[in-house]
Amino acid sequence: MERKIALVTGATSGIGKATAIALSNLGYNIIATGRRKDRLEILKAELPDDIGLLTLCFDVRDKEAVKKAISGIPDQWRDIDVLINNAGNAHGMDPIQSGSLEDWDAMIDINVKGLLYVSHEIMPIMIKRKSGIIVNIGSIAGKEVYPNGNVYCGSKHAVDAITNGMRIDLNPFGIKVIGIHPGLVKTEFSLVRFKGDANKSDTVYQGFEPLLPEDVAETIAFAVSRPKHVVLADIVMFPTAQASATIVNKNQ
Ligand code: NDP
Ligand code: 8X3
Repeated sequence: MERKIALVTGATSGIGKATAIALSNLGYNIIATGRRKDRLEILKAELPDDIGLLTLCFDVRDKEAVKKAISGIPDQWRDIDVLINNAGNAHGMDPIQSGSLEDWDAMIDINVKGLLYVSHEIMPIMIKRKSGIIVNIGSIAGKEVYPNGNVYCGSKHAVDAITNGMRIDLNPFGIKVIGIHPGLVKTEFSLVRFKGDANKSDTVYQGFEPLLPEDVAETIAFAVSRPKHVVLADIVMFPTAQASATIVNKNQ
């Protein structure tokens, strides 16, 4: 039997990389995307030998680059069964009155518009085949707003709304749309948010056991492998020490 195909955005680190590996272990051939070409190239060594890997290097903010990369996918890779819209990040954590325009642009352009640009190219493929699964990685920041989270939370609330909109509009075509909303996951996320400040970033995950990217990937793999008539539409997942966006028990 031919292998199914999963395209994962942001597969160069964290949740995306772990998801590419988890889906390859389910037997999917993987299309891995991201900006860091070197990281995409070394992914092959982490997948089972018999799994196919196609790498596409582009910035999700660049709609022409997204279109070019996805329209250039070779025929044998075009029937994408699963899209994982994972690429995203936070930039800065300032009160709204002192936020930077560059940070705001980055978060809206990557987390919201980037997800839309990629989906725009792939939805027609799924619609034509009347089949497919789209997993959008939201966040607890898309369900709650926390101090200084302002624009990041806004971008993830947008992801939540877009996910629900996709589920409604794609319903006639038998396409499953799944929202995954993690709490604190130890990845490069905080390093990016705090612009490379490792001390500040490490502090976020100190004093409790955070989720690992593999925990989220395992949940995604479970969600995409449900029977045809079942969709896990919306999943919020926390480390056990976390009870809400702002309540984390750091005394365990
Ligand atoms: P990482 O920083 O480890 O990974 C982010 C991924 O997104 C990288 O592969 C990066 O690839 C890719 N990416 C970022 N910007 C762009 C861009 N402009 N174009 C293409 N790819 C891009 O963080 P996480 O794994 O934690 O983040 C993955 C998703 O999970 C994000 O959407 C994040 O908001 C969400 N999330 C994270 C949580 C956490 O606590 N870590 C909790 C809840 C949600 P590259 O730099 O190579 O382009
Ligand atoms: C990432 C989790 O709590 O930093 O989306 O917003 S949080």
